[in-house]
Amino acid sequence: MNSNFLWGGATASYQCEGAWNIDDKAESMWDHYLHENNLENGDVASDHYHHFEEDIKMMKDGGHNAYRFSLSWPRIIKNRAGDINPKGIAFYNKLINCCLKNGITPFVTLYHWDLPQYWQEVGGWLNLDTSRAFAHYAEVCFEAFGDKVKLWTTFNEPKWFTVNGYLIGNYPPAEHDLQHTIICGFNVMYANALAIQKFRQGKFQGQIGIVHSYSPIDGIDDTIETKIAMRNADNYANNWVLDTAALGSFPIDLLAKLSETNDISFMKPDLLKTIAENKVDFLGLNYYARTLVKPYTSGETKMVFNNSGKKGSTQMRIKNWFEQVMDPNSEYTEWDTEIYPKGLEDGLIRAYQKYHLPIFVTENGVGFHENINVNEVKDDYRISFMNDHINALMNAQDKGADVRGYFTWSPFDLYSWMNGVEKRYGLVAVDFSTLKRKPKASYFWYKKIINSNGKL
Ligand code: BGP
Repeated sequence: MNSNFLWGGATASYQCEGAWNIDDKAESMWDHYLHENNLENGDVASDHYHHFEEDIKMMKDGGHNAYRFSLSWPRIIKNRAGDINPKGIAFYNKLINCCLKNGITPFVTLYHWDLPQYWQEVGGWLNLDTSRAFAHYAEVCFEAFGDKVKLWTTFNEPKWFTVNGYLIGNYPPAEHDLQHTIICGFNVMYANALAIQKFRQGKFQGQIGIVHSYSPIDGIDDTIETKIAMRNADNYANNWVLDTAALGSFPIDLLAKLSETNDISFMKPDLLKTIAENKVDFLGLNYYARTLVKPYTSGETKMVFNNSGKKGSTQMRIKNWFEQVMDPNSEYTEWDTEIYPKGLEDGLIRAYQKYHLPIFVTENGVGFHENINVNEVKDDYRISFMNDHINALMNAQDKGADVRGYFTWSPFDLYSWMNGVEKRYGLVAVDFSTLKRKPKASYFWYKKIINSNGKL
């Protein structure tokens, strides 16, 4: 493993900061949606806003040399006119300075889903003005923090928030509308290109990439029907983000298929040209599990995502596209996530061979119900999960993939989207009533792995 390899953890502003209405922060779409629907929210979360020094010290003591976090757009930009909130800038300056003082490289995501509500009110990602506003916000961040931050990513997981927000309907704005899904996905990829354009035009130093929820596709057999289902699943789950960001164009067979049922005439040539001209420098891949598929040509479309922790409730069948199936030989979590480290090895090799770009594993981890009211949380299951996935990463490196970092999700317990604080991922336990932190066994284990630079 190269000695510049980045080892750390990843968080997202909404899931850890809390302080949802402090220091002139505007409301985000998640604040609004969870409050309106009276759902468990991240108003306080891990209160990282007031505990970041302690959290970063913990990372340093745990051997981390990098920290992936996101900036909150509604904390930085006050309104649709684009006015800057100096208190938001001041907060992130303190956070970034604290990283640097502790020898931790800041790895910054511009958008981890907390869209300002003032943009959601005028259509959110269905409105191209939101894409232009994102580019303005990105430029404000490059100007404010570009002297200290050299690794940027535009979006966290366009596929995940687009599909959950507009097709499955379990994230705000909770719609079930394929046309809106396509428009949102397009406008987000256009916003990605516009932000990269600002980065290049402003001659900011460093590199800019995108983070994708990467689920490599496997098929149940070698038949031609399964291969077609695999291609459909890959277009649905991966290619529209990765091909577009890395190669500059949407997969043409995907556009052909969508145009059979939907209107895609809004994808105008000048917008496509901007996308083609502004590609990423690297890829951030979040890996939780692969997708195993078979053909699905009769029966209705059914998409249910398991947010309840009730095993076996996931359903993913899209008529004439593919059906996701479970592997009887695999182990699954309560949330139906397959534990399949080999998918990381295969995926890193496939992504590197296809895109020839440096890759960071920007998220990898496992969520459990955990009792943290004990002297030490002995999370052997997390240690074994991380051990096997880091091993898979090293195998991919040995086979030629250019992988430059590993960020576990998450360095400390956070609010989990729609799962609340019951689904814990952290290396450090957070008692959400007292906000006290306590390292789990995995924290000490990870430190040893980092100190030996990945030797298991
Ligand atoms: C990724 C997101 C993260 C994080 C993680 C775990 O898709 O980028 O924000 O939440 O998944 O997901 P969950 O909290 O829903 O279990």
